[in-house]
Amino acid sequence: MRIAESELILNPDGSIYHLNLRPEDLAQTVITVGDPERVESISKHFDALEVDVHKREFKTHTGTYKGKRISVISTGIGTDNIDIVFNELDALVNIDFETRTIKENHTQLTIIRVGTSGAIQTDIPMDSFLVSETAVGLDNLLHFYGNTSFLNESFSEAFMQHTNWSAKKSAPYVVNADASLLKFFSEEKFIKGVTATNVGFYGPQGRVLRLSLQDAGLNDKIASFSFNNKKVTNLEMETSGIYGMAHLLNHKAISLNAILANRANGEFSQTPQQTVENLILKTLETITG
Ligand code: R1P
Repeated sequence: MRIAESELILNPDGSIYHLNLRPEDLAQTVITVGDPERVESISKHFDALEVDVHKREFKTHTGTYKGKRISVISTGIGTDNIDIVFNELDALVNIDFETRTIKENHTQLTIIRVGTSGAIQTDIPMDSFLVSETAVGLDNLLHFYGNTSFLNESFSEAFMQHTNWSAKKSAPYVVNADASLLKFFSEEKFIKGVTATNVGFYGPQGRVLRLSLQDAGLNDKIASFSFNNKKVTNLEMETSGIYGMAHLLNHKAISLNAILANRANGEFSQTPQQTVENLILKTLETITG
């Protein structure tokens, strides 16, 4: 079936609409970051840079690190952007742009998020690295797609009951990391955690500046919740979308978090840039090691 011009939008140079990339620009190993400036923090370690493209919040550098071809792409903030990035990354490898048809042979990407996050448990050390074993999506993204039978419904139900989840908010969805990538990042340097992904930075994550909250006790309830003896460890804004879209599109994904804040202790890292740099180096070493 031919995909219409309005659904798969291509730029005049044959690149895909938002990412501005052509199929040959993308490596099969992709590192995603939120901040466009973090792209260069990774590619500065490359042996050689081959592609440098920037449109809106989506900046991509493709090059080689110790001989391995890698693309680094910034997603901007939030799972709304993850929807765009994952659909377009997938289209770059699995849709023929000439015929606008799905290719017969599936190409599976390996996608690694190198992000930042705030812990909600007092015992997660500042500046530590956390790999998200499971994501709890408090955003709404996955509910717009079909074939989501991989979601952990009993976790969701227990979570909604424990937090007295407001019916006005979309139901939380729960999705696991790719098991083979989780093993890859399971050395002791990485704490295994359950990451809650939220749809905003302030109210949705319980931050109060001038506005009151629908449920001021939500973070405490999230922190005291446990399922199969696992507690929610940290909050950020992309992981559930990344894991959900990776499952739907049959790609492998893992989310790595530099813990820069502890919401339970009210503390923020003294060395955020160094911690992110350390996570970048650890990630590059692990994927080429
Ligand atoms: C909020 O400041 C942003 O930081 C975290 C959140 O997920 C959100 O994107 O991750 P990044 O530093 O990877 O963007």
